[in-house]
Amino acid sequence: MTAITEPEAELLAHFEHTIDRDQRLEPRDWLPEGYRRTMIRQIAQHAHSEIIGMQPEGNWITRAPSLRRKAILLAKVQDEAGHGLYLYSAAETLGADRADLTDRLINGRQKYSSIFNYPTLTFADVGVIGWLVDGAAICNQVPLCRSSYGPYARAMIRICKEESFHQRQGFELLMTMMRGTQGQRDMVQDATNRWWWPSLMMFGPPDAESPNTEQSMAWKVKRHTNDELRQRFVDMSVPQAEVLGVTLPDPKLSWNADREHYDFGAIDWDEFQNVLRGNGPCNTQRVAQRRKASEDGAWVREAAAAHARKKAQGDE
Ligand code: BYC
Repeated sequence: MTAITEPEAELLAHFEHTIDRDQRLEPRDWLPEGYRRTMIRQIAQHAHSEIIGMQPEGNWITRAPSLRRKAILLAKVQDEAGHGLYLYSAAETLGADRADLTDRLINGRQKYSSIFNYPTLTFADVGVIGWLVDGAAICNQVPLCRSSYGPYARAMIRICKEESFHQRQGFELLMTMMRGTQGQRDMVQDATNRWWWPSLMMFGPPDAESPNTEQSMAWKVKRHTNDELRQRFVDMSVPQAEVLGVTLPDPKLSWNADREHYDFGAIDWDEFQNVLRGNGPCNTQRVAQRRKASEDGAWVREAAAAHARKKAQGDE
């Protein structure tokens, strides 16, 4: 029976049954429009985050303090480009057009993660991004390996493996700096102070103010709420900070024996909303750089398309 002749109720029942059984939805399957829209929104924003996320660290490639650190950083930033590509491809399986997604990014019609609108002021920021930003990303993305949309879930498996590697290289860089001079230790502490709160914001608004969570949980797109994952991240970061010997910049951070979790201070949600509105410290420069890359690359895309056309004609 084809999707055209089967009544919609039956298709919907099949869709829901697939989700109930924890099976994956695939590009060939009939999908409700809302689910398709949600998946394109989340996957596109995720892809944009990976691509924009190349900029803050890319800023340090030419100034890395040794060849080894330069090679590691270069490989990491390149991995992020790869993550963007897997994700744009996953969005294409839902019918999204790659050029249109880029257009939406550079015209501010689609979001990317708030975290990448903060500057990287010293080389310690590279380590702290690996430790906290990649750490938060892993916390958020490991459950997405079980997301209900097959191409997204499978892309996430590889992405998470690479992110784990990134997180460890960040931590190793910070450990090295902490064993160095007082000046280096101060740099690590300063970077930790600047990235801690924005990292907590990566998980999205509090559950009570998250318009998409309920539906995305019902569809098993998301497996945990924003607040659940944020708590998990705080709980795993506190002992890591102790091992490093840095102080997390939150005087309210304390173990709550009843909850068996760390309590933490209030997040500045006005700052988060302000960054989302485009007013963070680096929003303008991040989008401008992406726009320039797109314009500078236009001739390459045109040449590749012309080559493909010619080749197709020749093959006829
Ligand atoms: N920044 O209803 P909610 C990475 C938006 S890549 C900006 O909770 P949802 C990495 C949200 O989109 C990091 N916007 O939404 C890369 C929604 O707006 P719209 C990216 C945010 O989708 C390179 C509105 O706020 N990771 O880690 O249920 C190097 C309401 O939110 C943010 C992903 O994309 C934010 N922080 O949950 C290193 C992971 N938070 O669309 C690392 C996949 C929320 O209604 N995405 N918004 O206009 C997700 O897991 C979910 O989409 C989110 C948000 C948890 C982010």
